[in-house]
This record gives sequence, C-alpha cells and structure tokens, in this order.
Amino acid sequence: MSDRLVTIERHIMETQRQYPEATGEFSALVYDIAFAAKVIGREVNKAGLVDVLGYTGSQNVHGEEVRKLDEFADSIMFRAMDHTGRLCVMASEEQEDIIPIPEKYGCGHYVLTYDPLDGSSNIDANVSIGTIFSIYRKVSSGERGTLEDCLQKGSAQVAAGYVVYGASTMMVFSTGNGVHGFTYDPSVGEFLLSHSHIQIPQRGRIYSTNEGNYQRWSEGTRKYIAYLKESDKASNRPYSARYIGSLVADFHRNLLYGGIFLYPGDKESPRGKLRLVYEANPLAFLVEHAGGYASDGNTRILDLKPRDIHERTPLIIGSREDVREAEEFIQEKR
Ligand code: P6P
Repeated sequence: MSDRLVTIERHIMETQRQYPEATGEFSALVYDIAFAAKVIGREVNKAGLVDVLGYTGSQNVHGEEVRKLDEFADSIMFRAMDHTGRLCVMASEEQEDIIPIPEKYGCGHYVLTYDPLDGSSNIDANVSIGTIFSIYRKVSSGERGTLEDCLQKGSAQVAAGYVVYGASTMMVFSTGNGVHGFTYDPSVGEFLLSHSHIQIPQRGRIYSTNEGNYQRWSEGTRKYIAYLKESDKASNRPYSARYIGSLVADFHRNLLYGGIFLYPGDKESPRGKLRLVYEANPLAFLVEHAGGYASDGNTRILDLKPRDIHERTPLIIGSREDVREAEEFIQEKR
C-alpha cells in the first residue's frame, strides 16, 4: 500500500504535468472511466441484493445470454462517455457495430473500446468480474470516428486498463508511464493509489488455463502444460494451477504474483475464445508495461492487426520468461 494518500484524479494530474503540451482531454477521459467504474461497481456489489441477477432473455453478438448487469454496465459506459467531446467513436464487446458519438455532441481526438463486464457468467456465484478498456488516438480523417479507428494494432494504444469488482473494487491502468493500481474507498467515493509501478515477476509459479479443453489442444500445448506439472526444483516446478474462469480476476492475480494465463487456440476454435480488441490488446498493453509479455503463441499480441472488431485470438499472457517458454512448446521447438 502506498504511503501517500493519492486519489486517481491527483495521479492523473501529476502524470499530465509531465506533458506541458497536454490539453487535459486525455486526463479527463481516464477520469471519466474511473467515474463510470464507480457507478458500475455500485451495482455489481449489490447484485446479490437487488433483482439485477438473471438473464435479460436477450443475447449479445456472440449468441451469449446477456445478463442485466452486462446491459447496465454497457449503458453506463456509453452514457458517461458519449457527450464529453473527448471521443470520436466507441466500440463495445456487447455491441455488434462501432458506436458513433451522437450527432448532437462534438467529437474529440480519442477512441474508446471496452468490454463493459467481462466474466459476467460468474455474477451469480459472486466471483470477481471486470471492465476492460483501451484508449487509442483518432487516425481517420473525418470529424467523426470510423471502424478504422477501432481496428488499430494494440501497439497504438495510448492507455489501457481494467476494473476488477471483487473483495474490493480496483482500477489498474497504464498511460505508458508504468502500471498503477487504485483501490476504491466507498466511504469517501475515491479510488486511492494502492499499487504504484506494478511489475510482474519475470517468472512465476502459477498457470491458469481451462484444462477441460485438453482433448482439443495441440500437441505443443499439451506438452507445455505437462512440463509445468513435472517435478523439477531447479525450475520451481510443478507450478500451481489457479483458474477462476474470469479473465480479469485471473490476469490480476498473475500480474501481482507472477504466472501465466493461457487460452490457446484448439482444433475446434483455432483462434481461441477471447477477443483481440476488447480483452487481449488492453491486457497485453498492461502486461508489457509491467515487464511481462503477451502472445498468440506465435506473434506478439500488440503486433496483430485486427481485421474484425469482434475477432478472437489465442492468448498466452503473463510473466515474460513463462510466455516465451510456452511459445517454444506451442511452436513445437521443444
Ligand atoms: P472458459 C468469461 O466468460 C470469459 O470471457 C473470460 O472472462 C474467461 O477468461 C473465459 O471466458 C473463461 O472461458 O471456456 O474457461 O469458461
């Protein structure tokens, strides 16, 4: 826990002072996301008490049952962002197409892509879930943003982060100046700096994957997981298996403790399950700024050019040495 009492607003302003040319638009956008997180967190934390559980009867673009909290989180993100004049376009994992800024509002220089509530299938079991977001600069020529703005490589992100709604609500983000964690104190309604300059250990002792998919995995993936289970004191094996089934929760634990998360492609789904734009890219930005690495098994995630806004990708992410070692097995070099 940091010794200084620093709110997320203070941290954002202190960071902005390093850029004399900054207009404050970007800082305000990060603050807007923190505000939306407070509102979403309030509903998530009382989900067990108020009838916001259960399904809405509708499905999202992926044919997945949409829970009321998914829709609520999606609407809060939109309503907190659409009128601020900082964005030129948005894209949500819950929406088929990009989300234009309403004509009645002005456009800004930034693009926001987000998964409003990832892991929501865990809501009823009170498992931690999260909001994941990326911020890009506008690259298209017109006044209003386009699909092109939302399909930039992850390496073009200017900021990314997540909010994990768990035992406490935490917002972890980076604007390229280190990765910092802020814990929400509901008694004062502020996110307070609790984890400054997070660095993921270069090697961990935890692996996170759904071993129920074993039969569908490639030979390389199977060999890698078997390797982690072998006993070898010199290389701290066997690793411990830790899998929550909620990406933000699994990623957050591995970011703090070290380790590797794998959702590889398989025989039925060669591109895996997770989304490149809404999940892999923001977490890859964060993990690299924390000293880790993220790959699809062959290519650095941040170097992948999205072709479709809902494109999926295999995701191998976490401690740099572990991810590199996993790549060697997946590429059948070991
Ligand atoms: P599986 C949740 O539905 C999610 O999108 C991620 O949060 C999580 O990592 C993954 O799917 C879990 O998938 O197939 O292991 O249940």
